Amino acid sequence: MQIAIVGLAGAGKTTVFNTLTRGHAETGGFGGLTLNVGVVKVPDERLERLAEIFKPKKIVQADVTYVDLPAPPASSEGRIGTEELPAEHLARLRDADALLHVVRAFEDPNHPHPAGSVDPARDLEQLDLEFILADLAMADRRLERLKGTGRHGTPAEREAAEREEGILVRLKAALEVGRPIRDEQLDPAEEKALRGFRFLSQKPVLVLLNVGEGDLGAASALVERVTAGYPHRHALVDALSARIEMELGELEPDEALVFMEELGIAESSLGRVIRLSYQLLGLISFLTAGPDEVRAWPIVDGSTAVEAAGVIHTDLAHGFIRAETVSYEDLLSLGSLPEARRAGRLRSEGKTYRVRDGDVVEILFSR
Ligand SMILES: Nc1nc2c(ncn2[C@@H]2O[C@H](COP(=O)(O)OP(=O)(O)OP(=O)(O)O)[C@@H](O)[C@H]2O)c(=O)[nH]1
Ligand SMILES: [Mg+2]
Repeated sequence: MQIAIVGLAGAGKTTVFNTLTRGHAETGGFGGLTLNVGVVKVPDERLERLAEIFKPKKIVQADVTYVDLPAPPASSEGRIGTEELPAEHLARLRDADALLHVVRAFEDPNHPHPAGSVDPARDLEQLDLEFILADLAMADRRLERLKGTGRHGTPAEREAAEREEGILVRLKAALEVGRPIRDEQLDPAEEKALRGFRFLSQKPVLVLLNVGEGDLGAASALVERVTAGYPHRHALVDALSARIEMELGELEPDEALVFMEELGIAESSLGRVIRLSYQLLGLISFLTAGPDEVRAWPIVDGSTAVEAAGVIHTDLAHGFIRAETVSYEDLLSLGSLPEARRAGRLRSEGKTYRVRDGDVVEILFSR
């Protein structure tokens, strides 16, 4: 799973990236056109509790990859354009499963905002519009090409082209009035037909308002205001102070607690941001537990037992017999797998069972 960190110049993207990945990439625009990539473990306290029961050799958390992209360059007319991104960056952006859109909400007299004022709603809309324009250009190009196929192809090709054209015309109409593709209700067949385009405005987005150190108290009111003006599907809005989070990340845990107390903050936003991006991707975790390892595996919500088996190893999917399953809560309260079996809470599930978040699963398979 890949999440691309996007945002206007100087919004705090690299600071957020460093916070999430505990990295030390250069901030303040010195990075120029460098692209940063880092892997983040998804915190899951259930793993520690299971480890108390199974005493495994190791604990393996689910992970998500974050890619920090430089802001699209501003053109001479003051417009920013995704078409001006280096090809490698654009490819990374298109490949991402979701976007983390960092928006500047902090005041800093030493770094005045290039637009002259700090206005998160305006900035949010500006980059969204660039993505919408990029998608519109792509839809237009494809529609042009389809006109050719529509006349010359075989009947089957012509029919497919017509269907695709129908969807694209509809999307184009939405994009032209500034509506992102993520707002469109698409059926699974349409979804599939569009997958290859990797439209930017179709990706789920977590908007992260980067507030100043002194403004954390007002952050939830700001989140509410921005959310009210952002009524989109597959979108979440949250706030953090990237600068504080980065500093917290550099402290020892007990020092961090003292610092947080001084600032009057109860919890670091970091875990929350990681969890929210996981949730935004529609991911849940199922767990495996044994003497070797206790592990969380990310799967798309709604996946079946045989699909979950395939995430562990393709052999497990091919030779799938059944999935011995118990919920995390039942396992924890009953204390062990044998006890769970005795209590009738360890169930045998077949291929089509829909795996739930926190299911502790053992796949039985034949080679
Ligand atoms: N005061 C304050 N400054 C911040 C905060 N977050 C980031 N900055 C500063 O803003 C500047 C830009 O931050 P970066 O993280 O480099 O922003 P970016 O979006 O990666 O910038 P580009 O990659 O150049 O587009 C740096 O000087 C940061 O130290 C914040 O919460 N408060
Ligand atoms: Mg940067």
